[in-house]
Amino acid sequence: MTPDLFDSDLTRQPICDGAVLLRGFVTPHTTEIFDAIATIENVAPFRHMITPGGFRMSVAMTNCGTYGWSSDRRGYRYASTDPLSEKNWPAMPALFLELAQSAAEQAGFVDFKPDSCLINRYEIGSRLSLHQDKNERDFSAPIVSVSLGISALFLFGREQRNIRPLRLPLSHGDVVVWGGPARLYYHGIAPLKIDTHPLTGTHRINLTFRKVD
Ligand code: MD3
Ligand code: FE
Repeated sequence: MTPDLFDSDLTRQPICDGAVLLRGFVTPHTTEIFDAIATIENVAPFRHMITPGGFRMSVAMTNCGTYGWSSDRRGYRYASTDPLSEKNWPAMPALFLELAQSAAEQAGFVDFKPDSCLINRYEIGSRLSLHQDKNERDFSAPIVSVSLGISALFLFGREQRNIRPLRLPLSHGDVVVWGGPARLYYHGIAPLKIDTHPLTGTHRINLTFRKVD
């Protein structure tokens, strides 16, 4: 989307084999992204899902695209309809698709066709414990994640959940492309510290683009 910016590798930082950080990649588009999220949440509001173990997630979630991720007492799944409305999830905005594809391309994934975008909303104290993303059919496709609003400490446990994870601060506008061996690494978000951002107040929003089917 802004190719000349990436002729230098200054903003393209390798994290590990398969994972690339694109600092500030979506910063020029944040107003349009927030407009799109407002439209999505009018139809499919953020909600705190229940884990199969019976816990209410501290992160509120919604989705757009052909498939949306959800959790309840029966398990985790992707489905084409929102369990709250029993209607299809809102369509993925063209801008989202373009940004996700161009980010993937910057990391060397040429034909990324995400059919799902999970939108996570964190408040102060919200966290996401270490987990793997393995409900998708095809692990050869990367996951593209977009961070907006207040910063978070991303935890990166690699192949194991029981070793001390690496820490990576993620800020407003940052994009990370997770592919190759990194695609199945354990990861999470440390409890959000008190902070405010001019566009989101005390919230952090994360978009994850996936190829589910
Ligand atoms: C590394 N979300 O939704 S995004 C998730 O910030 C999730 O909301 C976090 O983990 C968030 O599942 C982290 C970065 C991310 C997403 C998926 C990954 C990193 C990943 C999948 C495999 C490896
Ligand atoms: Fe994840």
